[in-house]
Parts: sequence; C-alpha cells; structure tokens
Amino acid sequence: MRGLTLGDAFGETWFFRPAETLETALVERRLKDGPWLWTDDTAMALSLLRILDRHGRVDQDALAAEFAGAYAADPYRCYGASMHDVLRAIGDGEPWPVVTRRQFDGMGSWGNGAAMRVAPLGAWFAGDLDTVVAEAVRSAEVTHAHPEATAGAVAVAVAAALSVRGVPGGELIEAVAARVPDGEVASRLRRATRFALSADPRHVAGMVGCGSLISAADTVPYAIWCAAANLDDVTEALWATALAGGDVDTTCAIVGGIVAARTGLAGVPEAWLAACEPLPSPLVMNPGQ
Ligand code: R7I
Ligand code: MG
Repeated sequence: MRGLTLGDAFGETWFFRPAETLETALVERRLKDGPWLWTDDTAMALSLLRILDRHGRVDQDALAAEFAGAYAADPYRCYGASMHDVLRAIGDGEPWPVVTRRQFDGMGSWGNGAAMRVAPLGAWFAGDLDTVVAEAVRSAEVTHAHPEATAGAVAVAVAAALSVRGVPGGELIEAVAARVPDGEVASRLRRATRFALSADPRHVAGMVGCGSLISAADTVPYAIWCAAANLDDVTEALWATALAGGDVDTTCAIVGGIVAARTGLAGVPEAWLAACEPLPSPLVMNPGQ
C-alpha cells in the first residue's frame, strides 16, 4: 500500500510542468519539492484495503459504499472523468451494477482505475493465485464493467502476488499474461515480452503505450514491464516508469505497488518519504478488534 502511494504521489509531481523541460528534468532526476500529494489511485486502494481487512474478501456492496463514502468526503483527488458520476450515483443509493454498466453507452469503463488500486489485493492473497484472480475481478466490477478494465486489474494483482513470491523479473510478464483473459491487455503484455528488461522504457512505451489514453490496455502492460525490469529497487523502478510520460501517477502507482510488495520501502531516500503526503494512521480501522 505504501509503495503504491509513493508511486502515485511521485508520479503526480510530473504533471503541470512545461513539456519541453519535463524530459530533461526526468533525465537529470530533478525532484519537485514536497508535499507530493496522493490522488484517487491511493484513495481507492485504501478503500479496497479497508474492505479486505473488514471482510477478508471483496464484499462488493461494501466496497461500492466505501468508494462512494471516500469520494463524498474528499472528491478533489483527480478521479477519472466518469468516476464522478459513478461514485455520486452509488452514494445516492443507485445499485452499482446498474450504474457501472451504463457508462460509455452501455460498454462500461475500460479506464485504468480498477488496475491502479489493486496491487495490495494481489499481495494480500499472494499465497493463492486463483483467489488473486477471482478477487481482483470482483474488486474491478464495482466501478468498471468493461472486460478490459477487469483484465488490467487481474494483471496487476497477479504481478503483485508473483512479486511477493519472488518470481524473477525475466519470468514475470509471461507468468502474468498466462492468467489474463484474451484481449488487448493480454496481447500488449505479450508484445512487451519482446523487449529486453534492459531496454529503454520509452521504446517499450512506443510499442505498448504508457497510459496517455487512460485505458487499462494502454497503461497496464507498460507498468508491468517497468516493474519486471526493476523488481528489486522501488526508487529506480519509479524513475524508469516516469521517463516515458503518459499517465504517470497511475503507471507509478501500479509499479510502486508491485515492486514494494517484494521490497517494502527499504532503500527509498528519506527525502522521498518526507515529501510524500502521509497516509491515515492506522491504515485500516478494525473496530471489531
Ligand atoms: O478508470 P478511471 O478510474 O480513471 C483512472 C485514471 C487514473 O489516471 C487516475 O489517476 C485518474 O487520473 O484517472 O476513470 P474512468 O473515467 O472510468 O476512465 C478513465 C478514462 O478512460 C475516461 O476518461 C475515458 O477517456 C476512458 N474510457 C473510455 N473511452 C471510451 N470508451 C474508459 N472507458 C471508455 C470507453 O468505453
Ligand atoms: Mg490518480
């Protein structure tokens, strides 16, 4: 969870800088002064973690209510365009299956929002990959009805679980792809396996996208390649991920979540930890205990 937040907040600092200075700042590794504020990626991941803590699994009605409550309490976290309608309608008492299925002319959203929040779930269930897949699907459906959004969530959750289990970077992407249903996310994951893990992330982004379209397919395969290429060093992983631009808060949230599931925050510079907006403490409330 803390790796996801660090990536989210670090990634968000690369927006709103003049485009011509952005790549130079990244190449020269010029950090922005804190505070680095976290966004919807973190807000929704926290809600999901609270539900896992409270129910031991994804109770979809409880998760929908938790998402809507967090949104109502703090809507200024740069949520995806359709999430404002979705979370307000759920908060107003409309059933989530009705709300999510009517998005985008009945297709449901294929945005990357179900993938951006799910790495901690993969770590939570890391001992059982079938459960990781099933619970990732359930966590996605509450806001994203399109199968590509669900596939993106499955891919990230499985990657986080395999990260915990110590799978080497060279095997990670294919092992993830084997668990993802056929479609654009799976096909771009397979395309990403053609790049050496020493390749320049910008070249990989040129072939599979890096989130500029905010879709799961355009975001998740790149993030998983970046994580696989830097599985033992969360700071290096985040620098590499940001280099290509795109939806940087979300690609970095995904990568931070996957890599820190293995490494924790060991080795992260003190200045980064001090700059990152703190999470609520305790992370989860469990009034029953
Ligand atoms: O998926 P979602 O929660 O967005 C998450 C992203 C992350 O980068 C966050 O940090 C935040 O910045 O937003 O929210 P959605 O609004 O469901 O999806 C995001 C985008 O995906 C939408 O704005 C659309 O551009 C696109 N999109 C679609 N476009 C066409 N047809 C999603 N589904 C469709 C579709 O069916
Ligand atoms: Mg965000």
